[in-house]
Amino acid sequence: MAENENGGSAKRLKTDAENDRGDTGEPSCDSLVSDFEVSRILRDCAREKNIFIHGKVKDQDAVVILEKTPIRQDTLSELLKSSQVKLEMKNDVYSTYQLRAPAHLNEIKTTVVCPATEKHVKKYLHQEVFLVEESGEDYRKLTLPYISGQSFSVQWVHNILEKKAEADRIVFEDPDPDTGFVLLPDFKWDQKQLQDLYLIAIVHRRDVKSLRDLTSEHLPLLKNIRSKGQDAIQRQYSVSPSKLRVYLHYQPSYYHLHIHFTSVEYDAPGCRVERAHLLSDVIQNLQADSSYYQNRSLAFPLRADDGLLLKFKEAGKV
Ligand code: M7G
Repeated sequence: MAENENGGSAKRLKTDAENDRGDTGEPSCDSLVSDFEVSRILRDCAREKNIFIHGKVKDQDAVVILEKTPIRQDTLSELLKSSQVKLEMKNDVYSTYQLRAPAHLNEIKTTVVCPATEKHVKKYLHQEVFLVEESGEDYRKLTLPYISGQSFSVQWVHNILEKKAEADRIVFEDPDPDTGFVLLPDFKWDQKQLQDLYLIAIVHRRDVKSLRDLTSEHLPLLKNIRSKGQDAIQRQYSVSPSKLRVYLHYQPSYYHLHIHFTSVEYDAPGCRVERAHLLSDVIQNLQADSSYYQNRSLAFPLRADDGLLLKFKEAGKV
């Protein structure tokens, strides 16, 4: 087990067997990977050791994301002892090696989106990025009409709330219809180590799209998520609130309110200042002014081919 910040073992990091079990157990899930035919590379990053590929699975568009997983502390001695070692070079006190690790210590986290829409493909395509400043009026006139017709389906969110998917992954639930939420691992986290801990809290209410909809009416909801989410993570993973970055994205990809809980040490995608809004700041801003997020300008990045960027350009705002 990985060490937590208190030097103890995390209570519930997933074992390989649990991770391998899969969500549905349907055989067709395997063939989503083996039948995938590569058409083009959308993005790859040597530093992050991941690659985003567009292709087809039996005539259906698909996106596959391959990512080398972090090296786990709990398997270190096995890795060093049982790998084949090949010397690459030696010079003075320096030497480099190629380690051929046993298959079970050499996994690649694989995410499949199938069928993938054009919007999914664009989301993962490397693009030039522009920072847009959106006033409250811009939101109502440009963004809201655009996202009402164009945003990603939130079917996967409803499946979680209705226990039709990922029910066995739920870490904590508060069922209250107004202030309740479901907390579960984000699908970006394989739950094998705490360094990249990543959970999401999804609210039961279905009438809050994003940060822009929040008013002081939602303070009990936000405070409840902060305190019960932190408590649940402390209980389950022995990670204390001071080790967590708790935030909302603006713009989000999915317009059903959800809060990100990541390890503060983890440079999670989308945790930069132009997209992440700390939950504790959001709470304080709403306490000071109930209509803070209705009125103030919010900046966010948009990719070159994002239809919303076109709307801002047409309106002379970029
Ligand atoms: P977001 O801010 O709307 O968009 O966050 P982003 O994806 O651009 O960050 C949605 C969060 O939900 C992200 O952190 C996703 O990794 C996560 N997520 C997306 N999907 C489709 C799923 C899913 O099916 N299951 C789980 N557990 N997490 C998901």
